Amino acid sequence: MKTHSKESQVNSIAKPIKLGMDEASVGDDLQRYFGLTLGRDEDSDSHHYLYSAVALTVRDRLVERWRATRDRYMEQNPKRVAYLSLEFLMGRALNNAVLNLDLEAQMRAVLQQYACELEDVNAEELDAGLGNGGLGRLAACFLDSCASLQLPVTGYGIRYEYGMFHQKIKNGYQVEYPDHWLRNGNPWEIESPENARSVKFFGHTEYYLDQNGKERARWVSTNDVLAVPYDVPVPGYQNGTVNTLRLWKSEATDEFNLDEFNAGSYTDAVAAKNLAEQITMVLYPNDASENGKELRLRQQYFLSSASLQDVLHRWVKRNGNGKDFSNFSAKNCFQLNDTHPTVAIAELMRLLMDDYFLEWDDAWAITQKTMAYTNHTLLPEALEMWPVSLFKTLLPRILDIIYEINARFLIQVAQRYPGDVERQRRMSIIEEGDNPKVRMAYLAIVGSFSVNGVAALHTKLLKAGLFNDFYELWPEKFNNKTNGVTPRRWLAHCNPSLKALITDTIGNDWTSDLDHLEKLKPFAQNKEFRDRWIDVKHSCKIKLAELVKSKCDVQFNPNMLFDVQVKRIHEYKRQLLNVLHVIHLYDRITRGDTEGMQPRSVLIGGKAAPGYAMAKTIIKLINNVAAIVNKDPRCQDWLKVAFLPDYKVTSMEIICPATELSEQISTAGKEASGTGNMKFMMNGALTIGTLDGANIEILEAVGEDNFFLFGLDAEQVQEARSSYDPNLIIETDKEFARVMHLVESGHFNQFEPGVFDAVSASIRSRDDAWITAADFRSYVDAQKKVALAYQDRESWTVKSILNTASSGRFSSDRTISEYNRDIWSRDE
Ligand code: 26Q
Repeated sequence: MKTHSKESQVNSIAKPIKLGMDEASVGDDLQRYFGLTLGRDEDSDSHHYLYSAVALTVRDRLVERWRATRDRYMEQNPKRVAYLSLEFLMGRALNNAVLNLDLEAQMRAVLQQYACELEDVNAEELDAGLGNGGLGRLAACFLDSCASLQLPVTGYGIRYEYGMFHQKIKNGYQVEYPDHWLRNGNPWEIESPENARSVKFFGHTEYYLDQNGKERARWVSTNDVLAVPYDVPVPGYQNGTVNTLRLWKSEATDEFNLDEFNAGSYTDAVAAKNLAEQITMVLYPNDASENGKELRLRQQYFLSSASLQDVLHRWVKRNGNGKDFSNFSAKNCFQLNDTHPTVAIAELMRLLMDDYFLEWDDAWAITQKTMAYTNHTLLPEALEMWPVSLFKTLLPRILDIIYEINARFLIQVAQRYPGDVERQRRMSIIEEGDNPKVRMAYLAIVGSFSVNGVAALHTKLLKAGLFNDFYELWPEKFNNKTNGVTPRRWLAHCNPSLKALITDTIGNDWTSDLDHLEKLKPFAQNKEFRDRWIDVKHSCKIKLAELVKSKCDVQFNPNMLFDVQVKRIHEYKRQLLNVLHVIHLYDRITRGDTEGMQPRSVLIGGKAAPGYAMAKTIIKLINNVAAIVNKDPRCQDWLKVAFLPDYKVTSMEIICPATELSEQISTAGKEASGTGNMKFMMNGALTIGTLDGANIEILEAVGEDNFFLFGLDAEQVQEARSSYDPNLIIETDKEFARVMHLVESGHFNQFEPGVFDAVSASIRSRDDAWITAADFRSYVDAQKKVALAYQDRESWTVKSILNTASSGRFSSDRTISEYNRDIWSRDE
């Protein structure tokens, strides 16, 4: 009770918003930070200190609202959600905060006194690249929407010392460099050592009798690691709400050192600190296939345990003596971002039973009512499976609990399907064999009340394929939540001239309700509006051309069609199909067959997982093709090709406003949703795409006249496999054969024979899982339609406007409202 009265006392201390938002107040604070706190004067010629001063000025205003938000949630006591994710791809924070606090005009005015543009200051900030791609950026968009909708959602993640690697291109090859993003300090985090938690590893389970003679378990002789939280403010859009992203850093505990010290080795003790600190050292740069590294499992457990302890601690503090969990599931929900934090299911059981002395059935009821799981992939190689042997040494108590969950689950299966032993084997959380493994996705489904896919097709395929047995058992658990992206970063911030045009035309309601963009539709028929639309796109293209010139030394022509594919490099995403088309255009140009051709600048960017050889070879091929095309004078007026190195959030902010053709060309049934496709659409690009992921919903929203559809659908892909004969396809398509000949004759690798052999072999393989050859003709034909359509400038612009106008449902505000309505607010 003591704590509670202290809290109400805190609540009664009014914390009014005091810091001025006017130009003078902002200017005074900036001056004080710059001149006094940082000790600089106007001659300091670097923008770095100005960035720091601006960041601190903005941060103060965030912190005020942060505390007010905390107090408000404390008072209203709503159901809270913890979004557990190994990745949060936040990008830059400053401009987002300035936009969401509505400080832009004041800040620009103040910065004039320093002869500096807001853009120059923004440019000083390093990206927070704490994620690989789609899944990590989705988590960041979701946080923005949760704060904008004033939902009490806390993000829990890891404060990686090194984020996503930097990519450089040397001789056409990807080379990786460490991303030491914290080296200049990070004004957006506040360390909170008083909220540190201790996380157990190794040791063993011990059983004992409690005071009542009941058998209980405890995990002993462990090697503990300290989890120290760093809180990052997440501002809502102009609404006074600031939510929290809590990132954990691992540190050695004092005992950890002391044990070693008492054993006599001071230096060993200090060295042992490394082991603990390794856990949060680096983000795994793998975005599809899991690689079974022990450190990764340590990261997953570290995040899960620290975050659950944090939530339980707050619960107990608020609910008196710490025994009453009857209301816990009515007031808490955990959203698992893929299987990565799934070990949280067993960890919640452990904490409730071993630390808070609940019985199994009560703990399980709570777990099953609070955990919700989002799946982000259908690729079988991406499904996480951890060796039982690894669990046994690293997390022995957790393994006990997983076994028990499985045993009880299999009894349920046996009762429902008596005698169906094969089904029990299929559905077991443990895959048996010489090296038994824990199937994390199955654990996630069994332990959750909600399982969702991220686009309609994806959810349908989950139910029909991968998780069919589970769908039959528990159809009510399954639901779809089509992804979305935040229109603040992906339209208002990144495309200020389009923002201005839209607001000028339909007012500014669209920033918090993107469906209002529909109101643009009639303006598509207005010539004057179209001309302004074209001007905006053109100015964005000039900016992208400058970026490409500076990063790739390739001169893009802003009068050409800007054709863009940026995303992680993966065979299923088929950057290779894109290159084959580029080679085909090159072949036509050099043959003089340019009739009906549309001049294009083709941009490709993205990182390959460092161990993914084929993806790295594809990067090399793109670069070699670009080198040959760009130096050929015959191509000069027709085709430019560039590979943009180090693609990241901040690059996309320049790329998506300038893109006219968005390449979404994955093998149907493989891309769970895609989110880049939505950013491009919002910014008026037309999509060339397959019937995959959210492309299908984009096509539905914008209509087939405004979308370039090609290729086999997911069903046809499955049917095609058995009789797939790529060599026959190549033989019977002259243009395709010529493209293959160019690749196979060494035209693009004269001084490096053989480097592309693996690529051509994969295209020619009957087992090519991505059946690239099957879609070549259809893709090339669709690209011809693109060229034709682009040549009618007015009609293309209509289509472009209609894409933006139809993009409302791809706001992550819509997605989050659905999570909130169907999952987080679900009453029991
Ligand atoms: C797993 C184990 C060990 C190491 C790494 C990983 C790992 C890490 C990241 C596995 C997968 C990822 C990322 C997956 C991802 O980004 N998926 C994408 O999620 C988007 C958001 O839902 C979708 O739009 C994309 O279609 C999907 O590919």
